[in-house]
Amino acid sequence: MKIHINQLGYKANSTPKKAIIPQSTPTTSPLTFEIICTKTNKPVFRGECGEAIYDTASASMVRVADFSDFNEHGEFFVRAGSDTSYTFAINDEPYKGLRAALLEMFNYQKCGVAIDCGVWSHPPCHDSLATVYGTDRRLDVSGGWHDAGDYGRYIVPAAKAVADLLLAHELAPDKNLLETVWFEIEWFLKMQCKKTGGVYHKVSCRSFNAMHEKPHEEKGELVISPMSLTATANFVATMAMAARFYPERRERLLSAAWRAWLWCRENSGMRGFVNPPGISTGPYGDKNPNDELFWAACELFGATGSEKVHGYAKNRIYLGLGWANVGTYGIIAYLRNPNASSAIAAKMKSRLWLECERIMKNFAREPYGTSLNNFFRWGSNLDVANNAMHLLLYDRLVERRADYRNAAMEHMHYLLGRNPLSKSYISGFGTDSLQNPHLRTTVAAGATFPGLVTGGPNANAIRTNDAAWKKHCLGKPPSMCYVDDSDSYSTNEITIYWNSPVYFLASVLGM
Ligand code: 9MR
Ligand code: 9MR
Ligand code: ZN
Repeated sequence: MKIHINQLGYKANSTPKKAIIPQSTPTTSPLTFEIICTKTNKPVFRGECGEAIYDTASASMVRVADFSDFNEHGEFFVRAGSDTSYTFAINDEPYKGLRAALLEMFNYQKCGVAIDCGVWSHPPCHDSLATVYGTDRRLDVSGGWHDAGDYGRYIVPAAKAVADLLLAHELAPDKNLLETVWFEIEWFLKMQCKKTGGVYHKVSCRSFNAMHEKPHEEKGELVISPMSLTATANFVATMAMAARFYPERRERLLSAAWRAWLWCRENSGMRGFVNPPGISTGPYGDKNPNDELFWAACELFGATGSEKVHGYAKNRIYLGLGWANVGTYGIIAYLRNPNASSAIAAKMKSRLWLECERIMKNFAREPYGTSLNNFFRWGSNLDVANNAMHLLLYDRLVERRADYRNAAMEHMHYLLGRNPLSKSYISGFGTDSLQNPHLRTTVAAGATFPGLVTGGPNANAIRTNDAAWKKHCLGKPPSMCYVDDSDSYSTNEITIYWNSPVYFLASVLGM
């Protein structure tokens, strides 16, 4: 059997360093392990395995091999009995290129412009005017990033992607970041209705196109779906947040944010978005707009200091870093604000702390370094990354916590191959890394570029028509419901908002 390890490796002097050894037979399985140097094929470290524990997510017994004390530079693998791991490195830069590749992904996802990048090159795509649903009005909403494996462009999830990238830049600046993100913000501005200030939910063709089509080959009519409260509130938040990163464009961003905010006030009773008849691309429906409004109010209050907006921020606290639950972004905006009420800020800190403690409690029970409490849904890697991101935000913005930082790093080790499938969920990084994402540009090119984060194990796909999932995952334990097959859209798609939190982690962890 395979011993599971981060396939890139570990920084020298970093702790912890752990491999996971699945136990075929708990009683006779090896109790000791060795670290073998690949150059000499000789053991350079010996340790005792931890006691056999049951991992519910993979429905198997495992032992932890802890070699945190081993700091020699070189290339190694773990051996226990007749089992071995993939090789890994210990040195000062085991993650070289990772952070840049995670960001470069956003350039590959660019819409409306020519991409000049080897086999993934294509002429400008989706650059015709788009029709406003149910009218014959046509607008220029070109630009922005393709959301995922499909070529739709959706405001709601894009707001999360932008927020993650900007927060990463705030805590760990990157000279390429602001220019990369501005491309998306310009598109956001185009998606605002000039007349009303509301923001259109998305622009896409009426349905998903075939997998083999390059971006410019999707020729269906572009349709702009109706405005929604969640999209408009997320727009307020994102533009208000962006105002502090792009001071020279502050006025434009804030006036767009204010107009959208007024639209939200006037349309606060609006129902959650559902695809209108004839449109079947990603819905990103979310019936509860309160957390989006909370985030919007927190950002707008932060950017303007307006007491009028402050009232909405103070009402109730929300949590979340997902595309549907965005409360934590609001908390972060509030906590960094010198005009904030200290009583409310204290409440928010303790709410965030409770969330971190919940994550840590699950983490303590999950040997692979996750904190999902057995809940592997569509995009489980997002939940993995978001949990780690919560821990790092708390560590950086509230109170230094070495245990939270270590736990966040353990989540990265999981993503980079220390998981029950020994799969690195980031393309191009690790011996057995993601090869066949559900992504039209790479399927059409017949090759996958590095730095893509896949959705990961999904135990809840039974009601989808993902045939690859049925073939390979049905009946498997939760953390093993994954297949590296480009047909498996419910386990192996990629999205901008799955890359963004992992980029945040790689940046803030200094990887
Ligand atoms: O490619 C589509 C992907 O982006 C979506 O996440 C997924 C679920 O909505 O749908 C994919 O498209 C598939 C469609 O739903 C069913 N027919 C096959 C399509 C391509 O695999
Ligand atoms: O990421 C989304 C996930 O949380 C949902 O469970 C899933 C089904 O509705 O849809 C995912 O979003 C997809 C979107 O609808 C279309 N583009 C690809 C997205 C990732 O699969
Ligand atoms: Zn495009």
